[in-house]
Amino acid sequence: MDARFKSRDIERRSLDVDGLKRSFLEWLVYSVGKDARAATRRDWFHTVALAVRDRVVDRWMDTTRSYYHEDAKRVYYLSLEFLIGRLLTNSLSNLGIVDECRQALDRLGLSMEDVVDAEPDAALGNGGLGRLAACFLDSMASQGLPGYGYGIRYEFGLFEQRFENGWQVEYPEQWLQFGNPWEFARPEVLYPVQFYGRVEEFRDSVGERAYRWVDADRVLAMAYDTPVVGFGGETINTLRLWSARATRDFNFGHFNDGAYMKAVEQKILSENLSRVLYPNDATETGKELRLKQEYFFTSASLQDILRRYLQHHSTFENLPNKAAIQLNDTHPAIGIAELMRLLVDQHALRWDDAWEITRATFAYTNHTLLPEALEAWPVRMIERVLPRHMQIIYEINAKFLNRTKAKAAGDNAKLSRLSLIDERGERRVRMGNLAFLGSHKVNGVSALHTDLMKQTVFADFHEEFPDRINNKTNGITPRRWLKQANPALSELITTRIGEGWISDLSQIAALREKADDVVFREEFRRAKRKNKKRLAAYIARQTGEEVLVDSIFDVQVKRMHEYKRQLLNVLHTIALYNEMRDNPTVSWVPVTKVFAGKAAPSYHMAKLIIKLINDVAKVVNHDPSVHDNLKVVLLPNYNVTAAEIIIPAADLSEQISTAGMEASGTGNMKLALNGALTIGTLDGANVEIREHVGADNIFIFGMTADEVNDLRASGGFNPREVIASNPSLKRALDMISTGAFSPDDRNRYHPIVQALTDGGDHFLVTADFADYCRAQDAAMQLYRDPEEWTRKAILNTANMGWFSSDRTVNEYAGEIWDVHPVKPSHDGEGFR
Ligand code: NBG
Repeated sequence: MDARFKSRDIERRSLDVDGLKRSFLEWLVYSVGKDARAATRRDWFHTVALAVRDRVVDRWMDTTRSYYHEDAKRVYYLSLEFLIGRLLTNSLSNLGIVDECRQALDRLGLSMEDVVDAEPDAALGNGGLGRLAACFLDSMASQGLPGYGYGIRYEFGLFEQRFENGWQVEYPEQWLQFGNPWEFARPEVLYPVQFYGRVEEFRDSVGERAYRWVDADRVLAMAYDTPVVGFGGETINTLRLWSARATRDFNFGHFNDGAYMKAVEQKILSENLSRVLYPNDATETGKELRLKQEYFFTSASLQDILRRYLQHHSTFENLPNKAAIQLNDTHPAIGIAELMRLLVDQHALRWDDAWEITRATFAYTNHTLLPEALEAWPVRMIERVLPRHMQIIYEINAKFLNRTKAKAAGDNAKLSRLSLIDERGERRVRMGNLAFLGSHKVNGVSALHTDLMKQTVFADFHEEFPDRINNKTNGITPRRWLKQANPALSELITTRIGEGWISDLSQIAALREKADDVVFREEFRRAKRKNKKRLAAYIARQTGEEVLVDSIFDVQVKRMHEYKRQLLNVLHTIALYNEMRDNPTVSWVPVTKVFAGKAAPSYHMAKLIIKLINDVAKVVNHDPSVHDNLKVVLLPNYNVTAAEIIIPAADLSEQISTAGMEASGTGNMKLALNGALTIGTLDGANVEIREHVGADNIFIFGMTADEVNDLRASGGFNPREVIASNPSLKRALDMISTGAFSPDDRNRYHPIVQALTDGGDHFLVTADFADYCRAQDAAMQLYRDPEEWTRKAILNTANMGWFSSDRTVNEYAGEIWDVHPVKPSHDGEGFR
């Protein structure tokens, strides 16, 4: 063999500084095709990523082979979103070669930060739901669980947000523009997916009624695989994303008509399916293309899962023992009808057997109770796009309602609530009901949310199937959200308690006793200050605003949504601004209000709130009478990469949703783990965070979910009265409504003021305002005492161990999936 190939072969595996450096140079020339003088930062990023990828391939194949040889039960996480962010530092860190890579780059005269910053942020998700999927991938791989992610390889991720004149403007996010070094295209892994057409009835070989779906349009789903590197590099799992490809089966009739171009155009259009991620967070728009995306990736994934299963089995009764399919929200719920179709129509199973297998294979996670987010596709649309599935859904429904009718004894209202079809107005398929019925387990994402599921949307189903609903409180991966994002704090932690916490976050509890250690507190503060300086520099770069590193960094980062109540925070900001102006001689604790988050492009109110924050910032930041004691910044284009800079620098974490409306939250966990104190309502996982960090170490305010429910039910809430009795609230609202922040358009904020007053203040911003201000004051008072503040901050970090996604994933594995770790056999020494 050519000596050069042989040397590359060895180089590929080496993890020391020299080996890395040599392989960077080799890759730069032979794969990126540049020499060192001409290489840009992006070229270096591609070079380093390809060299790192080399070092995982052997282990990846070992992992896959081990699963195959053991015929291990796999879990398949079906999700329309995977918000993975950048992968370079993540891969290096999980392989344990961050320092080696830094030194190798150093020897080449390059800075690691520059190379890392050249990687685009893979934003294949909107918010918490997509990021949760990414954290689960990390946790499954890090614990050796045979887990696959299945989703869509969107060409355009979540839009890039810019502010123009203070307004949000959306730009396409072209993360694939310069290629993606992490993925492996698999042109041979290709499945047909059908749409439209009609259903034909016929008699099968034994004379039974059977159905086939004919005259349909076809698209091909092509696989792209990304290795998911587990911590320690032992297990490398797979994220398989589907891309739409046109089929080549042209209708030759067109050619004879001379309509060749038309036929080709039609084909090209079918590739639009995987073009763009829908930018809605927790709201559905009911667009046909979205339904097609859901079916496209679900069908391809199921075909792939069955193919893998059939490598070892010739009948289907063992499917539930070999495959667990988790539905991340209802987006892939059509998979229940699709698996029935595959089993009954294509593999000729009896309906009842197929149904039993289906139900035992699927499980469903609900992520929101907001009515506008519960998917309900018009029957007419499903009939047209997926005619056979509509029949199957009807059949599932009929069998279920018939069985239930006997018990329900004439309770027709209940039967119509249980039905898969919503008959009120235009008939629609309730995807949540389908997901519930077709799954053996259904879970919520925090204790409160799961309770509310039982009491509200799934109350009737819970009565029918009392063992089906269970809770799996969300978690976050400590690898990305502490080790990588916060090197200052994680190094400090490791020097004190060792590095066991990285793979077993419960060990971080050993920090509890350090809260009383004055030296440790000093070091903890130093780490926070370092992160705050880093954020201050980022703020200056992004907004031109200078902020005081010693001010409270009061942070609200999340999607813009009325229920998340950025408005409550803005009103407090204005009230504080007024107080500071009124009392210039008081020595104020300086405050920096940091906001970041995108609004769905069609959500006008959320976009108006963005404009308001920018307008308030303009006034406050340039008013000399507050002496720089108050700054407001809204950082553009919040994404995973921005979160990694903002979160470690936060002092105060805003988790202020209307109680009962945030299913869990996961940003709340990231911030508390990084030593921010939470100011929040008793909503979602905040309830459990309070239990873990202790009521003394969190600022809880506002109404509870029960109180919210009662108040809304009573119909007696009058925001006008509340406003009239609270002068500081009234003054803040008056300023907004009279144009104090919008002198160029005094009526600009009329819709906001309207919603908070005559509109009835659905999100109870005014109702919680006074108590929120009380909690804010308490936080500011505490901040005057750095020792006490730091003590509580340390206790937050130390008590957040339970919120690791390793714990969450283990609960799923044990209580829903019944999957177990597989130790890959790496025959050979070291990394192969
Ligand atoms: C979101 C909830 C969050 C939750 C994440 C992850 C949707 C539909 N739901 O509260 O709003 O943390 O899911 O579970 O995006």
